[in-house]
Amino acid sequence: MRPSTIFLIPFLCFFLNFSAVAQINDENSGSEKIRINQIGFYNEGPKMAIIVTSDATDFSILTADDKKEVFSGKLSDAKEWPHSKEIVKQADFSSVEKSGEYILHVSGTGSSHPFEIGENVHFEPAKASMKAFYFQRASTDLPAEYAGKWAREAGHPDDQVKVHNSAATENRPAGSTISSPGGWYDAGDYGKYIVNSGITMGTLFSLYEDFPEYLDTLNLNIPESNNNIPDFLDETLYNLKWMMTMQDDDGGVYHKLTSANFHGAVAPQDATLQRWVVQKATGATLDFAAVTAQAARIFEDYKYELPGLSDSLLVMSEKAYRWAKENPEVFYRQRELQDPEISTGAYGDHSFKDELQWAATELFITTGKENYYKDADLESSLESDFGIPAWPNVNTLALYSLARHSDKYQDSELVDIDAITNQLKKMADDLVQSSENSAYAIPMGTDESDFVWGSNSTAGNQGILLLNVYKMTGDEKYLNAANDNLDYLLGRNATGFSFLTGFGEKATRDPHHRPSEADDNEDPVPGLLAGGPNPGQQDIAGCGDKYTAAHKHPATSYIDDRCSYASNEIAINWNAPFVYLSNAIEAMR
Ligand code: 9MR
Repeated sequence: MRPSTIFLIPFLCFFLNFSAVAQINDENSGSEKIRINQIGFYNEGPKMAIIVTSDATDFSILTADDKKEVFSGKLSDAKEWPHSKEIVKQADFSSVEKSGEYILHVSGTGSSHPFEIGENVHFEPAKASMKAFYFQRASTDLPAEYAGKWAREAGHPDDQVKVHNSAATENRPAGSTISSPGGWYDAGDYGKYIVNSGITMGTLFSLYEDFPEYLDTLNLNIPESNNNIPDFLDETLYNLKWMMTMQDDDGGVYHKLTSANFHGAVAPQDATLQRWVVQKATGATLDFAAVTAQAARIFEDYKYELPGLSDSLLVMSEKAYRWAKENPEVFYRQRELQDPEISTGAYGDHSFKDELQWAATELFITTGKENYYKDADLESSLESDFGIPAWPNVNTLALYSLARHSDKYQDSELVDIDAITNQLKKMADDLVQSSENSAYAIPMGTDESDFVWGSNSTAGNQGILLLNVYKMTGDEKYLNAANDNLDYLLGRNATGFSFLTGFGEKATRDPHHRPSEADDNEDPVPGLLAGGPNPGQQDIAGCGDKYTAAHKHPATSYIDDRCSYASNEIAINWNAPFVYLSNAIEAMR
């Protein structure tokens, strides 16, 4: 080597290092500005990322390991997304179909998080989102064999639960005890709430009725994995059996089982406050009737493995329904409760028409008794009363169930099945249309009110509607729009987060979830869906200055911090639609 070259080496090294650093910075900022499903895409499915830019014009897809370009494309025109006030462009790379790990690069902007193209790309997150219910089990140890590094002791035996005076009867006076073990913790707190278990179980049972073959082979590695019942049903049974303990002798169902106040962020076994069952109420009782009616027909197929279960469920369902008809307006009024006062999740609803329609329809489908269908009176208000399901709005679940069993009703004089399916189609068409006009090319954000407490469940529930209509029509535009909302939940959103713990390079890591907060693990319990952007910011007092200007828009109002129970809590009624959306897409793609 000539001396002059030797002299140049330090400069060259400096220059190389400098450009490497510049490149890394470029890459880092790139991943913040490139919003993409961080898990992946199906070989033959649509593929899109959203780039926050007004200048860039081109993008390329590179292999993740050796950065070889496999595709280059043009970005769309710029458009503003009103919910985040960002100017964005779309990068469509649907024509890349070869399996592999890739990144998306935009020169001047940087590179995306890595993602995969392949078959069954969502299988692992889909499975984990169902396994997450196992991690929510109350009253039982979670041994390492099933729970891995999230193993923990049993919490909340719930075998000495006191009857609150609001729920007292002659047989069960105030302060007497009942046994009501098991079930899933509702959310990041340790309450067990019937209303929220209602929509959660209805969603999971609907998935099972829609895709039994796929679910029958799903191995969740739970204690019941070796019995003769599919793991998916075994997991739902864990909560169903608890729900069955919540019915009083007269048929009415307790609204919830909780301590008087929320417990601090301790592990389940250390949360030892007295637990209470509180007030029987109409909404909880009707939700219970709907779930047990649907469960009765599902478990009818397991009458040898679970003798008597299906019959008992139906008896309980009809009894609950009768109670609700006799007590049509018992509202849950938390503020009026005394001795003790109760301050945990209220799930207070102001109208029970939708719950009645759901319960009556499920009972009709299971029993064939026409009076139930007459009670449901669905057809008279199809256009005005049905929307995307949420815990206080459950009647669209009745439409899904009728559509699923539509073969039975083709010649029915009672059920106008065409009116039912047309209504679902109309609702789905609105979502598809708004997705076509959306800067993010997603149904989510059709209306600004999509961004509420638990907004990620709105995205999931929109997806379920679209998938129901895809099943009815076979038209791929519905499947693709549902997949767009799955992309949203896994990273194609204005926060850039994958909202499913454990999945994605930039995923929720610090959810408001007591078991995750209290253990020694750095990693949160996997497979849990964060609530998502919520401009209400009801937790702002406890989160201090963690909310910044970056969080001021409806679609950006999310912080990955345990303080944020209004945007970063997890809940069973948010996981369930993710379970449906991801597993149904896996089953159908
Ligand atoms: O999901 C519920 C949301 O719709 C309500 O606005 C909010 C306030 O009442 O409560 C949410 O549910 C919480 C429940 O009350 C208690 N467990 C945690 C739930 C998720 O935050």
